[in-house]
Amino acid sequence: MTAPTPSPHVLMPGTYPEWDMAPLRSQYTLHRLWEAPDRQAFIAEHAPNIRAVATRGELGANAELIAALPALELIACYGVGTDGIDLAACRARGIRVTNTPDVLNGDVADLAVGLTLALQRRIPAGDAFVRSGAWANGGMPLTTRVFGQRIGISGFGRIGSAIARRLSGFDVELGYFSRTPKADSPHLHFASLTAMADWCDVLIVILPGGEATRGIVNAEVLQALGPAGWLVNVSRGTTVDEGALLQALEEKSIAGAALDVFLNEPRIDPRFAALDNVVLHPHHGSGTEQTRRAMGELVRRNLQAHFGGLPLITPVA
Ligand code: 8YV
Repeated sequence: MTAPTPSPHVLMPGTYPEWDMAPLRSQYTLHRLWEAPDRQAFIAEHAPNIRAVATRGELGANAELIAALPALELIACYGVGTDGIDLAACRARGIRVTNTPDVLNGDVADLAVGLTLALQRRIPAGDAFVRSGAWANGGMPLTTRVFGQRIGISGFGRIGSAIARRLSGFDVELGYFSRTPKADSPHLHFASLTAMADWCDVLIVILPGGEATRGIVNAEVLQALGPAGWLVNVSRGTTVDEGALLQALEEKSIAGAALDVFLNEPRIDPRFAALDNVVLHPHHGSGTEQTRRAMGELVRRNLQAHFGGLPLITPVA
């Protein structure tokens, strides 16, 4: 009788929902890094056997972790953003990388529209107004109309296009910022983010994270957006100069911001909580059961493909 093939060893920096953990446990030898009291010792102990890392968008896999895993073949990312993964280090060693694109486009686009409405129509404040009993003393202060505005989408890939499709139903003017115009788009193209910020009433940020976009929404862009301008960020906290944003919000040199992403998540700058002109959301763009089930399935299909010697489903590198 032949000995059973040992299950591949997979390092997990963070957990997945149980509906993913159960099948992963049955197919792989999982190493749960987030439970290790001593990360370095844990990695050193298991590194020789670890062939794959199953990470999440916000956890990534940096060069130090990659270098510590001599047998690493694959990094599977639960999320579309791979800016937390050192792709150069992966390419240098021929380590494959996968992510979970497309299955989360609709959710993130829905949230961008929802945050825009929540911000300008002050929906969270309206809920608090009713709950507090303040309504008995008169009506809620007036808010800001959403339809009829100029909305600029910064980043016009699959999610940015999905945001535009949704907003097209809101009788708004749409513009977008991207390196090159999209030949099939009817919307106004801007090659300059500052120029689009000057044009639009609402600036929605859905650019990829990473060094190329770090702080791209800077003080100049925020000044161009102006005191009647609004910012919605569903991309990465790194795409906005957060110090400049906080100053603009505190000085009301922009009207307000709705943010799903921040620097130093989840321990974000406490200055945000003191502001009345913001809607704050906990990096949950893809955070629906349906989408997270689809993401987990895609991660597991990529792992199975890799260890089965088959083409990867959604390769990045
Ligand atoms: C992740 C994200 O899906 O997809 C991404 O890149 O930023 C998130 O929506 C989520 O953080 C996974 O835990």
